[in-house]
Amino acid sequence: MLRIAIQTKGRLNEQSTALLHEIGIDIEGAKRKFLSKAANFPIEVLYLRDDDIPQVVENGTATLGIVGLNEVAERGCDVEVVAKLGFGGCRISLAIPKGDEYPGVEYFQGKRIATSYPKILRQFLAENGVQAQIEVITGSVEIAPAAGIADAIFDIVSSGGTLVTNGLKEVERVFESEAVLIANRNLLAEEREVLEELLFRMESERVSRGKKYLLMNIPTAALDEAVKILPAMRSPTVMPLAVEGWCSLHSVVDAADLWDKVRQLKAIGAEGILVLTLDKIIP
Ligand code: PRT
Ligand code: ZN
Repeated sequence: MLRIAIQTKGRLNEQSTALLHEIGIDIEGAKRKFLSKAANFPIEVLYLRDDDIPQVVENGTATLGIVGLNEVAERGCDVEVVAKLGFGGCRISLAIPKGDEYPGVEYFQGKRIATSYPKILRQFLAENGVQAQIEVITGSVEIAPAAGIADAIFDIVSSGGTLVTNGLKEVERVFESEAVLIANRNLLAEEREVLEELLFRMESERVSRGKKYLLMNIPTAALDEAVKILPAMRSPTVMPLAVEGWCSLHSVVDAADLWDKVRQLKAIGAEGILVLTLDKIIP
């Protein structure tokens, strides 16, 4: 039985749960429990604060975890980052009062910087030969300069709205983060196998996202043109129609290109175009 740790509540909880659901792991109705078994897969879900997830995966209490890469780096835990998950995107940046002139990293020489990420900050300052005082605070770091606790901050930014509200400006993007799947370093062979199955399902979910299934009737004479417009995984599926000189063409397209493709296909004589929502592509 594999155990995966995810955030109990917070920014990553909803999408972590949604991801498990999308790949067929059903833990519905189990939200309030600390540990829940999946109904249809050899996995159980452990709900934790995000701060604790890297450590429980490192020490083997959980086999896998879903957590921000920022937490993995800050905790300095020795875990394997197995996959980037494409949500929870943010960065950890240095920000200073917006009225201050910014000559470069030397600005921070001798300054006090408030942060919840001292380890990542210490490394950045050392790499840049800057000596500064790090004030560790957990929560509401952005108010530290106005409160007189620090001259600058090193904190998570996504839209940048919080910085603006607090009269600050972002001057150095130090660490790019997103939610990642992490794994314990010493997986047993059968655990590795279950992990491979999870990764396979995630990959199929990723390639299916934003795709549409397209089918239409097309004059057989226009088929070569149509195939050029629709580069499918191998090639589009073509089936003859009962009516002489026509066939039915099926393909998968990116939703972003849909209207452009439809226009081109109509121009070469396609009729009865159906656009269907696609559930999964199994590569
Ligand atoms: O309770 P628990 O300890 O589990 O949760 P938490 O409160 O420590 O973390 P949580 O739920 O706030 O965030 C979990 C993870 O989400 C973080 O570790 C990041 O990997 C990721 N993430 C993505 C973010 C943001 N975006 C984000 N914007 N984490 C925090 N923020 C904060 C940011 O610090 C700022 O104060 O949200 C505020 C709004 O940001 P702006 O720039 O959009 O205004
Ligand atoms: Zn936390």
